[in-house]
Amino acid sequence: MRKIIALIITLVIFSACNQKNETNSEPLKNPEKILSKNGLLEVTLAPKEGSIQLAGKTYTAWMYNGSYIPPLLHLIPGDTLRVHLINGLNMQTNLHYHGMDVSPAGNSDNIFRIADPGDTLNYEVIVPKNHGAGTFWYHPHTCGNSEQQVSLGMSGAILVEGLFDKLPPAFKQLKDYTMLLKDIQSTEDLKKIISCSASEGVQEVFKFDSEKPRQCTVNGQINPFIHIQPGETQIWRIFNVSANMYYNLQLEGHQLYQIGVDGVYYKMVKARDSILMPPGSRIELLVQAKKTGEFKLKTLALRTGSDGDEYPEKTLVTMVCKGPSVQPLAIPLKVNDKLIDYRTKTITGKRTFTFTEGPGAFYINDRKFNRDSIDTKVKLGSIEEWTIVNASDEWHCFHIHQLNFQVVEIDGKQIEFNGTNDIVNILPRSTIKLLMPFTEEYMVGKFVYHCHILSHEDKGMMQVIEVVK
Ligand SMILES: [Cu+2]
Repeated sequence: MRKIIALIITLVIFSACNQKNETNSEPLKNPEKILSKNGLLEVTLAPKEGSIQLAGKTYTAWMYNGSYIPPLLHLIPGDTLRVHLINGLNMQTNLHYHGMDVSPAGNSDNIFRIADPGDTLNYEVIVPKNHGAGTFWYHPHTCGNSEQQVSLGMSGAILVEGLFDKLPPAFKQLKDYTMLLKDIQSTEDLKKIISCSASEGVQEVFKFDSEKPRQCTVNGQINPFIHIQPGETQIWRIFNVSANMYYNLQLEGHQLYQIGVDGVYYKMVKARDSILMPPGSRIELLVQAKKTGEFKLKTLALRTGSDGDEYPEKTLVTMVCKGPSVQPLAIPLKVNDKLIDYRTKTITGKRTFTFTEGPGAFYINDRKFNRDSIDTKVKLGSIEEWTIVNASDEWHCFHIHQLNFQVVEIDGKQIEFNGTNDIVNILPRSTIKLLMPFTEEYMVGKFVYHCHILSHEDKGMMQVIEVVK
């Protein structure tokens, strides 16, 4: 009897250890990287349904080239990015180059072009020579099923080189990590819906179920670890590529030195205790380990308004600090001295956009998205002041393609200038003011602005803008 009890205890301890190992035994793996050569980066991206295994469970995913974390596209200003998108899904898809200052026309970042099942779309995106360095990402942008495709895994990182021109030389030697935050549901938790369309007929397809639990992953891994030495500084680039989820990041026992957001390096480094990341946003951080030990990078519990969603606290990555100490680098005060404060410029026009909700529908200025209308027409060279009003009881996040904007006021309070964004969160019953520089020649054409909670975008919270000469 004693032998049996001893065996049971051994088995319980063994399985408990395994459990711990399962969630925290592998190092964080950076995404595979593709570098441009002689000014050209050419890549084929073929989305298709497949599955991945995480902690012994099966997760259905829609993946580019069979990979839940597809390649990071590493570009240099002046490069040409050529993408061959081969649609292996049973629904329409396309690609958007989120945050990039590139043309919305022709076969560039044109979200009005669509690939039917089996079709190939060829993109040629010219990255301007004066393009800013930083973090960007690619994802589908077909109206009506962006949420479905992104939530099932279709997204990848883009990095435009140039950070090290802005930091002291010693920072070039630092280890850097790229982290794609993707939440995924097990196959049994996904909804199966009947979809019917003229081109694809009647079929059953998977859809994310907001009522069911989600597994938070970083680069497709559950709570991997990052090794760091005491005093060591690392560069962390974090991408919230969730369709709908907000993150509020905190690293136990440490401040996060934020050097940039949304593909722009800040004027001044900001030391932060926590950082809110709306869906679609990216941050770049300097992390300096203070002492030996294990420190969790967590997303804190949050609720996106009384009509919004609830997200519990989760551990994303564990930072394991051990080994010999290194002399800590001095964290710089300034990063970017090439930014324009648009408050010093002449404002050429003002507009107001009000975000509202009805049962199952989302509106901007009482209208739902219509791809054939032009809701806003702007002359090239304008710098406009846009007032965004959230007249609902949940959070929304404003995003516009092809340009970054400057947040100048939130509920009447002036915001100190530190750079620009391509996504900004708007709290319920709140009003924000943005300066929108439609000043670069490449912007000419038709593109969109919308809420980057993709379930809201898909249900109408998006409009078309045209920049004309
Ligand atoms: Cu929204």
